[in-house]
Amino acid sequence: MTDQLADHIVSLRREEALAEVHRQLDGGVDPLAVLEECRQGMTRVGGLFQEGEYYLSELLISAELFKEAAAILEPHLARLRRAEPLGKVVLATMQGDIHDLGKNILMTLLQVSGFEVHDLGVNVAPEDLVEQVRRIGPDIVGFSSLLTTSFQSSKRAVELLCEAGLRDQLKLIVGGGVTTPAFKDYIQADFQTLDAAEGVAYCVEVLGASA
Ligand code: B12
Repeated sequence: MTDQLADHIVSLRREEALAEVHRQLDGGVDPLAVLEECRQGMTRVGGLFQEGEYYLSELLISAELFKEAAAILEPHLARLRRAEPLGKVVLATMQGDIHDLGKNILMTLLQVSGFEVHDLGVNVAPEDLVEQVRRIGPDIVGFSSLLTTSFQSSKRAVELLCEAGLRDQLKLIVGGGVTTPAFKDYIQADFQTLDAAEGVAYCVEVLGASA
């Protein structure tokens, strides 16, 4: 496989990128491999953004493009999926924070990996998080955090999960630009990463072990 699809994503060539997705699928390329190339393209966009080469607008356009490519891939990936989901994951950006690009990438990767994902959205109050966890009964809860102001609401949510007796029944993962191992320890999460693919690998490992 060439890097043509990733190149189109990095260059924000929408028509060419989507045509390339179709071309690869028609040519019998594994849809998971196509998705992985899209993810690699996004990672490269992220790198260019960090280097100051790309602006916010480029980041937002590429995120839209990733979403469109994932929508084309979805029916093909659905056929590969097990009848039973691998497990349930609840995702949220906690109160005080409205960033969701990274969370949405993680959600797509988890869905195509066979997880049932419940996205609670952004600016989620700790009380709402707990209520949804009680209702859904997830195996894993993931917080996406891009603003230090959401640290307190994340911490509070964990305290409420503990008080409700729900914390021991799930794994808590955190990710997003401002998270660090220290933040993970602060809110007593189980896992932290700055890479959505690593987050998916952790979820597979955790649920694979208990399957
Ligand atoms: C895009 C962006 C915005 C967009 C958000 C659009 C959207 N729909 O998300 C807009 C313009 C709305 C915005 C607003 C603001 N922003 Co802003 N924003 C950014 C920016 C430029 C990029 C973030 C991003 O999307 N990165 C790309 C994604 C793909 O990366 P990611 O989120 O890290 O996700 C990856 C991994 O971390 C991982 N991941 C993410 N979440 C999770 C979760 C789990 C569980 C796992 C396993 C993995 C995982 O998966 C992804 C792919 O691998 C950053 C700067 C930066 N360099 O990060 C500032 C930044 C986050 N913003 C910042 C600020 C201050 C704000 C504002 C307060 C600005 C203002 N003064 O109004 C507001 C926030 C309002 C609010 N209440 O939230 C600061 C935060 C500072 C801080 N330490 O708290 C930053 C760091 C900029 C800066 N250097 O000052 N922002």
